[in-house]
Amino acid sequence: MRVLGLVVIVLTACFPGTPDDTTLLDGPLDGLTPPETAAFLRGDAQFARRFSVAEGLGPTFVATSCDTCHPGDGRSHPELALVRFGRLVEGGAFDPMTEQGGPQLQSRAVPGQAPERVPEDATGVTRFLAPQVSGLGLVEAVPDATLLALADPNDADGDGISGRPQEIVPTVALADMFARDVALPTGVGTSTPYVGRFGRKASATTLLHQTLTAYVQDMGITTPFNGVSLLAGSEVLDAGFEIDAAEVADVTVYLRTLKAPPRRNAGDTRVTEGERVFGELGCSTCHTASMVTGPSVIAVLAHVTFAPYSDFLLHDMGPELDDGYTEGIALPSEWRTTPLWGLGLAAQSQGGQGFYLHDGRAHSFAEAIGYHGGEAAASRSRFDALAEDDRRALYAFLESL
Ligand code: HEC
Ligand code: HEC
Ligand SMILES: [Ca+2]
Ligand SMILES: [Ca+2]
Ligand SMILES: [Ca+2]
Repeated sequence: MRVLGLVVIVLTACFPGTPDDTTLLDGPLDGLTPPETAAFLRGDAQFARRFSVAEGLGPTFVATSCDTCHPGDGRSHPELALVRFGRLVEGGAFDPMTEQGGPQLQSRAVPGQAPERVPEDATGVTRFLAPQVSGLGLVEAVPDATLLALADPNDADGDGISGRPQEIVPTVALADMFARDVALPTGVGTSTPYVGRFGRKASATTLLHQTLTAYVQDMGITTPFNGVSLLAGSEVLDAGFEIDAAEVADVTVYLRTLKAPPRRNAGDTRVTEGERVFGELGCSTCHTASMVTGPSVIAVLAHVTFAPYSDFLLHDMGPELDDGYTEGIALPSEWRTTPLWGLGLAAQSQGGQGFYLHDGRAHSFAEAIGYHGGEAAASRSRFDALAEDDRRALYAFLESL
Protein backbone atom coordinates (compact mmCIF):
# COMPACT_ATOMS: atom_id res chain seq x y z
CA MET A 1 0.00 0.00 0.00
CA ARG A 2 2.64 2.50 1.10
CA VAL A 3 5.06 1.49 -1.60
CA LEU A 4 2.32 1.89 -4.19
CA GLY A 5 1.42 5.29 -2.76
CA LEU A 6 5.03 6.38 -3.05
CA VAL A 7 5.22 5.31 -6.69
CA VAL A 8 2.05 7.21 -7.54
CA ILE A 9 3.37 10.33 -5.85
CA VAL A 10 6.70 10.07 -7.64
CA LEU A 11 4.95 9.62 -11.01
CA THR A 12 2.70 12.62 -10.47
CA ALA A 13 5.38 14.85 -8.97
CA CYS A 14 5.90 16.83 -12.18
CA PHE A 15 2.28 17.99 -12.45
CA PRO A 16 1.14 21.22 -10.83
CA GLY A 17 -0.83 20.96 -7.59
CA THR A 18 0.70 17.64 -6.50
CA PRO A 19 3.28 17.27 -3.71
CA ASP A 20 6.89 17.34 -4.87
CA ASP A 21 9.98 15.79 -3.31
CA THR A 22 10.70 18.81 -1.16
CA THR A 23 7.51 18.38 0.84
CA LEU A 24 7.88 14.64 1.49
CA LEU A 25 9.75 13.08 4.41
CA ASP A 26 9.29 9.57 3.02
CA GLY A 27 11.84 8.25 0.53
CA PRO A 28 15.30 6.67 0.50
CA LEU A 29 18.72 8.31 0.46
CA ASP A 30 20.25 8.55 -3.01
CA GLY A 31 22.80 5.92 -3.96
CA LEU A 32 21.64 2.87 -2.00
CA THR A 33 22.83 -0.51 -3.28
CA PRO A 34 20.17 -2.87 -4.70
CA PRO A 35 20.12 -5.03 -1.51
CA GLU A 36 19.82 -1.88 0.63
CA THR A 37 16.94 -0.65 -1.55
CA ALA A 38 15.23 -4.04 -1.22
CA ALA A 39 15.58 -3.91 2.58
CA PHE A 40 14.31 -0.32 2.55
CA LEU A 41 11.14 -1.38 0.73
CA ARG A 42 10.58 -4.37 3.01
CA GLY A 43 11.14 -2.15 6.05
CA ASP A 44 8.74 0.46 4.65
CA ALA A 45 6.03 -2.22 4.54
CA GLN A 46 6.87 -3.37 8.12
CA PHE A 47 6.69 0.24 9.31
CA ALA A 48 3.13 0.44 7.93
CA ARG A 49 2.11 -3.04 9.11
CA ARG A 50 -0.99 -3.02 11.30
CA PHE A 51 -0.81 -5.78 13.92
CA SER A 52 -3.88 -7.81 14.76
CA VAL A 53 -4.57 -9.61 18.03
CA ALA A 54 -3.85 -12.91 16.23
CA GLU A 55 -0.41 -11.58 15.23
CA GLY A 56 0.44 -10.77 18.84
CA LEU A 57 -0.81 -7.22 19.40
CA GLY A 58 -0.83 -6.43 23.14
CA PRO A 59 -1.99 -7.66 25.61
CA THR A 60 -1.68 -3.95 26.32
CA PHE A 61 -0.59 -1.44 23.69
CA VAL A 62 -0.85 2.16 22.51
CA ALA A 63 -1.22 1.84 18.73
CA THR A 64 -1.32 -0.92 16.11
CA SER A 65 1.43 0.22 13.69
CA CYS A 66 4.53 2.39 13.63
CA ASP A 67 3.04 4.76 11.07
CA THR A 68 -0.07 5.45 13.15
CA CYS A 69 2.16 7.66 15.28
CA HIS A 70 4.70 8.61 12.57
CA PRO A 71 2.35 9.31 9.61
CA GLY A 72 4.29 9.73 6.36
CA ASP A 73 7.41 9.34 8.57
CA GLY A 74 6.43 12.65 10.17
CA ARG A 75 5.37 13.77 13.63
CA SER A 76 2.15 12.89 15.40
CA HIS A 77 -0.83 14.96 16.42
CA PRO A 78 -1.03 15.57 20.22
CA GLU A 79 -4.02 13.18 20.43
CA LEU A 80 -1.62 10.32 19.72
CA ALA A 81 0.95 11.37 22.31
CA LEU A 82 2.58 8.70 24.47
CA VAL A 83 1.99 9.16 28.18
CA ARG A 84 4.90 8.41 30.54
CA PHE A 85 4.90 8.78 34.29
CA GLY A 86 6.81 8.28 37.52
CA ARG A 87 7.41 9.72 40.94
CA LEU A 88 10.03 11.98 42.44
CA VAL A 89 11.23 10.44 45.68
CA GLU A 90 13.15 11.92 48.61
CA GLY A 91 16.57 13.19 47.68
CA GLY A 92 15.38 14.08 44.19
CA ALA A 93 15.71 10.57 42.73
CA PHE A 94 13.17 9.50 40.13
CA ASP A 95 11.16 6.30 40.47
CA PRO A 96 9.76 5.09 37.11
CA MET A 97 7.14 3.04 39.01
CA THR A 98 7.78 -0.18 37.09
CA GLU A 99 5.65 -2.21 39.54
CA GLN A 100 2.63 -0.13 38.54
CA GLY A 101 3.33 -0.33 34.81
CA GLY A 102 5.63 2.68 34.52
CA PRO A 103 7.21 4.50 32.91
CA GLN A 104 5.03 4.12 29.80
CA LEU A 105 1.25 3.97 29.87
CA GLN A 106 -0.36 1.36 27.61
CA SER A 107 -3.78 2.97 27.32
CA ARG A 108 -5.39 0.21 25.24
CA ALA A 109 -5.76 -3.56 25.67
CA VAL A 110 -6.95 -6.56 23.68
CA PRO A 111 -10.42 -7.91 24.58
CA GLY A 112 -10.50 -9.40 28.06
CA GLN A 113 -7.45 -7.47 29.30
CA ALA A 114 -7.42 -4.23 31.27
CA PRO A 115 -5.63 -1.18 29.85
CA GLU A 116 -3.24 0.59 32.22
CA ARG A 117 -4.09 3.71 34.18
CA VAL A 118 -1.76 6.37 35.54
CA PRO A 119 -1.34 5.55 39.26
CA GLU A 120 -2.71 8.20 41.60
CA ASP A 121 0.60 8.67 43.39
CA ALA A 122 2.50 9.51 40.19
CA THR A 123 3.93 13.02 40.61
CA GLY A 124 5.33 13.44 37.12
CA VAL A 125 3.16 12.73 34.08
CA THR A 126 4.33 13.82 30.66
CA ARG A 127 3.16 13.49 27.08
CA PHE A 128 5.58 12.83 24.22
CA LEU A 129 4.67 13.64 20.65
CA ALA A 130 6.19 11.29 18.11
CA PRO A 131 9.06 12.98 16.26
CA GLN A 132 9.59 12.55 12.52
CA VAL A 133 11.84 9.61 11.69
CA SER A 134 13.62 10.71 8.50
CA GLY A 135 17.36 11.35 8.33
CA LEU A 136 18.04 9.38 11.51
CA GLY A 137 20.60 7.03 9.91
CA LEU A 138 22.88 10.05 9.64
CA VAL A 139 22.32 10.89 13.29
CA GLU A 140 23.12 7.32 14.33
CA ALA A 141 26.35 7.36 12.33
CA VAL A 142 27.75 10.40 14.17
CA PRO A 143 30.60 9.13 16.37
CA ASP A 144 30.07 9.41 20.14
CA ALA A 145 33.26 11.49 20.28
CA THR A 146 31.67 14.26 18.18
CA LEU A 147 28.81 14.68 20.64
CA LEU A 148 31.11 14.42 23.66
CA ALA A 149 33.24 17.22 22.18
CA LEU A 150 30.17 19.52 21.98
CA ALA A 151 29.31 18.93 25.65
CA ASP A 152 30.28 21.56 28.21
CA PRO A 153 28.78 20.10 31.41
CA ASN A 154 30.35 22.68 33.75
CA ASP A 155 30.00 25.58 31.31
CA ALA A 156 33.76 26.05 31.16
CA ASP A 157 33.43 28.69 28.41
CA GLY A 158 30.96 30.70 30.52
CA ASP A 159 28.29 31.26 27.84
CA GLY A 160 25.52 29.97 30.13
CA ILE A 161 25.00 26.83 28.05
CA SER A 162 26.13 23.50 29.41
CA GLY A 163 24.85 20.64 27.30
CA ARG A 164 25.66 17.18 28.59
CA PRO A 165 25.40 13.74 27.04
CA GLN A 166 22.91 11.07 28.09
CA GLU A 167 25.57 8.43 28.66
CA ILE A 168 24.15 4.95 28.77
CA VAL A 169 26.18 2.34 30.56
CA PRO A 170 26.64 -0.69 28.31
CA THR A 171 24.86 -3.53 30.10
CA VAL A 172 25.48 -7.11 29.00
CA ALA A 173 22.02 -7.13 27.38
CA LEU A 174 22.74 -3.94 25.40
CA ALA A 175 26.12 -5.22 24.28
CA ASP A 176 24.46 -8.44 23.17
CA MET A 177 21.85 -6.48 21.22
CA PHE A 178 24.53 -4.48 19.44
CA ALA A 179 26.51 -7.62 18.69
CA ARG A 180 23.52 -8.89 16.69
CA ASP A 181 22.94 -5.58 14.91
CA VAL A 182 23.29 -5.52 11.13
CA ALA A 183 25.25 -2.29 11.05
CA LEU A 184 27.18 -1.44 14.17
CA PRO A 185 27.43 2.33 14.29
CA THR A 186 30.73 3.86 15.28
CA GLY A 187 31.40 4.25 18.96
CA VAL A 188 29.02 1.44 19.84
CA GLY A 189 30.37 -1.92 20.87
CA THR A 190 33.31 -0.44 22.70
CA SER A 191 33.62 -0.47 26.47
CA THR A 192 32.86 3.26 26.80
CA PRO A 193 29.38 4.51 27.71
CA TYR A 194 27.14 4.96 24.69
CA VAL A 195 25.84 8.44 23.97
CA GLY A 196 22.04 8.27 23.73
CA ARG A 197 20.65 10.41 20.95
CA PHE A 198 17.13 9.21 20.13
CA GLY A 199 14.01 10.12 22.07
CA ARG A 200 13.10 13.33 23.89
CA LYS A 201 15.41 12.44 26.79
CA ALA A 202 18.02 10.88 24.46
CA SER A 203 17.54 7.53 26.16
CA ALA A 204 18.06 5.31 23.09
CA THR A 205 21.53 4.84 21.64
CA THR A 206 20.82 3.26 18.26
CA LEU A 207 17.90 2.85 15.87
CA LEU A 208 17.76 -0.85 16.74
CA HIS A 209 17.47 0.05 20.42
CA GLN A 210 14.67 2.55 19.67
CA THR A 211 12.85 0.13 17.37
CA LEU A 212 12.84 -2.72 19.90
CA THR A 213 11.47 -0.42 22.57
CA ALA A 214 8.74 0.76 20.17
CA TYR A 215 7.65 -2.78 19.29
CA VAL A 216 7.31 -3.97 22.84
CA GLN A 217 6.22 -0.77 24.60
CA ASP A 218 3.98 0.81 21.94
CA MET A 219 2.42 -2.28 20.34
CA GLY A 220 3.09 -5.20 22.71
CA ILE A 221 4.99 -7.03 19.98
CA THR A 222 7.84 -9.16 21.28
CA THR A 223 11.04 -9.59 19.28
CA PRO A 224 14.00 -11.94 19.74
CA PHE A 225 15.44 -9.05 21.75
CA ASN A 226 12.57 -8.41 24.11
CA GLY A 227 13.12 -4.77 25.05
CA VAL A 228 11.82 -4.69 28.60
CA SER A 229 12.80 -1.23 29.70
CA LEU A 230 13.17 2.17 28.13
CA LEU A 231 16.74 2.42 29.29
CA ALA A 232 18.14 -0.74 30.76
CA GLY A 233 18.56 -2.60 27.50
CA SER A 234 16.90 -5.83 26.53
CA GLU A 235 16.29 -9.35 27.57
CA VAL A 236 17.05 -11.92 24.90
CA LEU A 237 14.24 -14.37 24.10
CA ASP A 238 14.95 -17.78 22.61
CA ALA A 239 11.31 -18.44 21.79
CA GLY A 240 7.90 -16.84 22.00
CA PHE A 241 8.62 -13.78 19.91
CA GLU A 242 6.01 -12.31 17.59
CA ILE A 243 8.24 -10.93 14.83
CA ASP A 244 11.64 -12.33 13.93
CA ALA A 245 15.08 -10.76 13.79
CA ALA A 246 14.99 -10.33 9.98
CA GLU A 247 11.80 -8.23 10.18
CA VAL A 248 13.32 -6.09 12.91
CA ALA A 249 16.46 -5.67 10.79
CA ASP A 250 14.38 -4.51 7.79
CA VAL A 251 12.69 -1.77 9.85
CA THR A 252 16.06 -0.72 11.21
CA VAL A 253 17.55 -0.50 7.71
CA TYR A 254 14.46 1.45 6.60
CA LEU A 255 15.03 4.02 9.38
CA ARG A 256 18.76 4.14 8.63
CA THR A 257 18.26 4.86 4.94
CA LEU A 258 15.40 7.38 5.00
CA LYS A 259 16.65 10.57 3.34
CA ALA A 260 17.29 13.74 5.35
CA PRO A 261 14.29 16.10 5.59
CA PRO A 262 14.42 18.29 2.46
CA ARG A 263 14.93 22.07 2.64
CA ARG A 264 12.63 24.51 0.83
CA ASN A 265 13.48 28.06 -0.35
CA ALA A 266 16.93 27.78 1.22
CA GLY A 267 18.35 30.37 -1.20
CA ASP A 268 15.76 33.13 -0.52
CA THR A 269 17.24 36.36 0.79
CA ARG A 270 14.86 36.44 3.72
CA VAL A 271 15.77 32.85 4.65
CA THR A 272 19.52 33.55 4.63
CA GLU A 273 18.85 36.70 6.68
CA GLY A 274 16.91 34.53 9.13
CA GLU A 275 19.78 32.09 9.44
CA ARG A 276 22.03 35.01 10.40
CA VAL A 277 19.51 36.08 13.08
CA PHE A 278 19.36 32.45 14.31
CA GLY A 279 23.13 32.54 14.83
CA GLU A 280 23.09 35.98 16.48
CA LEU A 281 20.44 34.95 19.00
CA GLY A 282 22.61 32.01 20.06
CA CYS A 283 20.06 29.43 18.86
CA SER A 284 22.77 27.53 17.01
CA THR A 285 24.74 26.95 20.21
CA CYS A 286 22.30 24.10 20.91
CA HIS A 287 20.62 23.72 17.53
CA THR A 288 23.99 22.88 15.87
CA ALA A 289 23.74 23.46 12.14
CA SER A 290 26.29 21.01 10.82
CA MET A 291 27.52 17.52 11.70
CA VAL A 292 29.68 14.89 10.02
CA THR A 293 29.11 11.13 10.18
CA GLY A 294 31.86 8.60 10.80
CA PRO A 295 32.33 5.29 9.01
CA SER A 296 29.29 3.11 8.27
CA VAL A 297 28.64 -0.25 6.64
CA ILE A 298 25.98 1.60 4.59
CA ALA A 299 28.30 3.43 2.19
CA VAL A 300 26.05 6.47 1.60
CA LEU A 301 25.99 7.15 5.36
CA ALA A 302 29.76 7.28 5.75
CA HIS A 303 31.59 10.63 6.14
CA VAL A 304 28.58 12.77 5.18
CA THR A 305 28.05 16.37 6.28
CA PHE A 306 24.42 17.06 7.17
CA ALA A 307 22.37 19.74 8.90
CA PRO A 308 20.19 18.45 11.77
CA TYR A 309 20.16 21.71 13.80
CA SER A 310 20.77 19.79 17.04
CA ASP A 311 23.72 18.84 19.26
CA PHE A 312 21.73 15.82 20.58
CA LEU A 313 22.77 16.80 24.12
CA LEU A 314 20.61 17.36 27.19
CA HIS A 315 19.95 20.97 28.19
CA ASP A 316 18.29 22.35 31.32
CA MET A 317 15.32 24.31 29.96
CA GLY A 318 14.21 25.61 33.37
CA PRO A 319 10.86 25.32 35.21
CA GLU A 320 9.04 26.26 31.98
CA LEU A 321 9.60 22.74 30.60
CA ASP A 322 9.85 20.71 33.81
CA ASP A 323 7.17 17.98 33.86
CA GLY A 324 8.57 16.18 36.91
CA TYR A 325 9.31 13.19 34.70
CA THR A 326 12.65 11.90 33.51
CA GLU A 327 14.79 9.08 32.10
CA GLY A 328 18.39 8.06 32.79
CA ILE A 329 20.69 10.78 34.04
CA ALA A 330 18.53 13.64 32.71
CA LEU A 331 16.94 16.02 35.21
CA PRO A 332 13.18 16.50 34.78
CA SER A 333 13.93 19.94 33.27
CA GLU A 334 16.55 18.57 30.85
CA TRP A 335 15.63 17.73 27.26
CA ARG A 336 17.55 16.67 24.19
CA THR A 337 17.82 19.57 21.76
CA THR A 338 15.10 18.89 19.20
CA PRO A 339 16.60 18.67 15.70
CA LEU A 340 14.95 21.47 13.71
CA TRP A 341 15.25 19.86 10.26
CA GLY A 342 11.79 19.10 8.93
CA LEU A 343 10.28 21.81 11.17
CA GLY A 344 8.49 23.50 8.26
CA LEU A 345 6.86 20.18 7.33
CA ALA A 346 5.53 19.52 10.86
CA ALA A 347 2.02 20.84 10.25
CA GLN A 348 1.45 18.59 7.25
CA SER A 349 1.54 15.38 9.33
CA GLN A 350 -0.22 17.00 12.30
CA GLY A 351 -3.49 17.78 10.56
CA GLY A 352 -2.60 21.21 9.12
CA GLN A 353 -1.63 22.90 12.39
CA GLY A 354 1.91 22.64 13.79
CA PHE A 355 2.34 21.50 17.40
CA TYR A 356 5.81 22.11 18.84
CA LEU A 357 7.88 21.02 21.87
CA HIS A 358 7.87 17.54 23.41
CA ASP A 359 4.16 17.59 24.21
CA GLY A 360 2.94 19.90 21.45
CA ARG A 361 2.00 22.68 23.88
CA ALA A 362 3.28 25.40 21.51
CA HIS A 363 1.26 26.31 18.41
CA SER A 364 3.73 28.71 16.80
CA PHE A 365 7.48 29.23 16.61
CA ALA A 366 7.14 32.28 18.88
CA GLU A 367 5.31 30.23 21.51
CA ALA A 368 7.93 27.45 21.30
CA ILE A 369 10.74 29.98 21.86
CA GLY A 370 8.71 31.51 24.70
CA TYR A 371 9.02 28.27 26.68
CA HIS A 372 12.84 28.29 26.34
CA GLY A 373 14.04 28.94 29.91
CA GLY A 374 17.10 27.77 31.84
CA GLU A 375 20.16 27.57 29.61
CA ALA A 376 18.14 29.05 26.74
CA ALA A 377 16.76 32.04 28.69
CA ALA A 378 19.37 34.49 27.38
CA SER A 379 18.64 33.42 23.82
CA ARG A 380 14.92 33.93 24.43
CA SER A 381 15.52 37.46 25.81
CA ARG A 382 17.43 38.37 22.66
CA PHE A 383 14.51 37.00 20.61
CA ASP A 384 12.05 39.13 22.62
CA ALA A 385 14.07 42.23 21.73
CA LEU A 386 14.14 41.52 17.97
CA ALA A 387 12.94 44.07 15.43
CA GLU A 388 9.87 42.98 13.43
CA ASP A 389 11.87 42.48 10.20
CA ASP A 390 14.42 40.20 11.83
CA ARG A 391 11.65 38.26 13.51
CA ARG A 392 9.95 37.63 10.17
CA ALA A 393 13.26 36.55 8.65
CA LEU A 394 13.83 34.11 11.53
CA TYR A 395 10.37 32.57 10.96
CA ALA A 396 11.06 32.27 7.21
CA PHE A 397 14.30 30.44 8.01
CA LEU A 398 12.61 28.06 10.48
CA GLU A 399 9.82 27.44 7.94
CA SER A 400 12.46 26.51 5.31
CA LEU A 401 13.93 23.72 7.44
C1 HEC B 1 2.01 5.19 20.06
C2 HEC B 1 2.79 5.99 19.16
C3 HEC B 1 4.06 5.40 18.59
C4 HEC B 1 4.21 4.22 17.91
C5 HEC B 1 3.18 3.15 17.64
C6 HEC B 1 5.59 4.18 17.48
N1 HEC B 1 6.24 5.32 17.87
FE1 HEC B 1 8.15 5.82 17.45
N2 HEC B 1 8.04 7.37 18.73
C7 HEC B 1 6.90 7.76 19.39
C8 HEC B 1 7.26 8.76 20.38
C9 HEC B 1 6.30 9.47 21.32
C10 HEC B 1 8.65 8.93 20.30
C11 HEC B 1 9.53 9.74 21.21
C12 HEC B 1 9.96 8.77 22.27
C13 HEC B 1 10.84 9.31 23.33
O1 HEC B 1 11.02 10.50 23.36
O2 HEC B 1 11.39 8.53 24.12
C14 HEC B 1 9.10 8.05 19.23
C15 HEC B 1 10.41 7.98 18.79
C16 HEC B 1 10.83 7.20 17.72
C17 HEC B 1 12.15 7.27 17.13
C18 HEC B 1 13.26 8.23 17.53
C19 HEC B 1 13.06 9.58 16.90
C20 HEC B 1 14.02 10.64 17.38
O3 HEC B 1 14.15 11.68 16.74
O4 HEC B 1 14.64 10.47 18.41
C21 HEC B 1 12.19 6.32 16.16
C22 HEC B 1 13.35 5.99 15.26
C23 HEC B 1 10.90 5.64 16.17
N3 HEC B 1 10.09 6.24 17.12
C24 HEC B 1 10.58 4.56 15.38
C25 HEC B 1 9.42 3.80 15.56
C26 HEC B 1 9.21 2.49 14.99
C27 HEC B 1 10.18 1.74 14.12
C28 HEC B 1 7.97 2.09 15.39
C29 HEC B 1 7.28 0.76 15.13
C30 HEC B 1 8.03 -0.42 15.51
C31 HEC B 1 7.42 3.16 16.21
N4 HEC B 1 8.33 4.17 16.30
C32 HEC B 1 6.15 3.13 16.79
C33 HEC B 1 5.62 7.29 19.18
C34 HEC B 1 5.34 6.07 18.57
C1 HEC C 1 20.11 25.83 25.59
C2 HEC C 1 19.85 25.15 24.32
C3 HEC C 1 18.87 25.80 23.36
C4 HEC C 1 18.90 27.07 22.82
C5 HEC C 1 19.92 28.17 23.07
C6 HEC C 1 17.77 27.15 21.95
N1 HEC C 1 17.06 25.98 21.96
FE1 HEC C 1 15.39 25.56 20.88
N2 HEC C 1 15.18 23.81 21.89
C7 HEC C 1 16.06 23.31 22.82
C8 HEC C 1 15.50 22.13 23.43
C9 HEC C 1 16.17 21.28 24.50
C10 HEC C 1 14.24 21.94 22.84
C11 HEC C 1 13.22 20.85 23.19
C12 HEC C 1 12.34 21.33 24.34
C13 HEC C 1 11.09 20.50 24.55
O1 HEC C 1 10.65 19.83 23.64
O2 HEC C 1 10.52 20.55 25.65
C14 HEC C 1 14.08 23.00 21.85
C15 HEC C 1 12.97 23.14 21.01
C16 HEC C 1 12.86 24.12 20.03
C17 HEC C 1 11.77 24.22 19.08
C18 HEC C 1 10.61 23.25 18.95
C19 HEC C 1 10.97 22.20 17.94
C20 HEC C 1 9.92 21.15 17.76
O3 HEC C 1 10.02 20.46 16.75
O4 HEC C 1 9.05 20.94 18.60
C21 HEC C 1 12.01 25.32 18.30
C22 HEC C 1 11.14 25.82 17.17
C23 HEC C 1 13.23 25.91 18.77
N3 HEC C 1 13.72 25.16 19.82
C24 HEC C 1 13.80 27.04 18.25
C25 HEC C 1 14.82 27.75 18.87
C26 HEC C 1 15.24 29.08 18.48
C27 HEC C 1 14.66 29.89 17.33
C28 HEC C 1 16.23 29.44 19.34
C29 HEC C 1 16.94 30.77 19.43
C30 HEC C 1 16.07 31.88 19.78
C31 HEC C 1 16.46 28.31 20.24
N4 HEC C 1 15.58 27.31 19.92
C32 HEC C 1 17.43 28.28 21.22
C33 HEC C 1 17.28 23.84 23.14
C34 HEC C 1 17.70 25.13 22.82
CA1 LIG D 1 2.22 -9.50 22.22
CA1 LIG E 1 3.23 0.30 31.08
CA1 LIG F 1 29.09 26.67 27.64
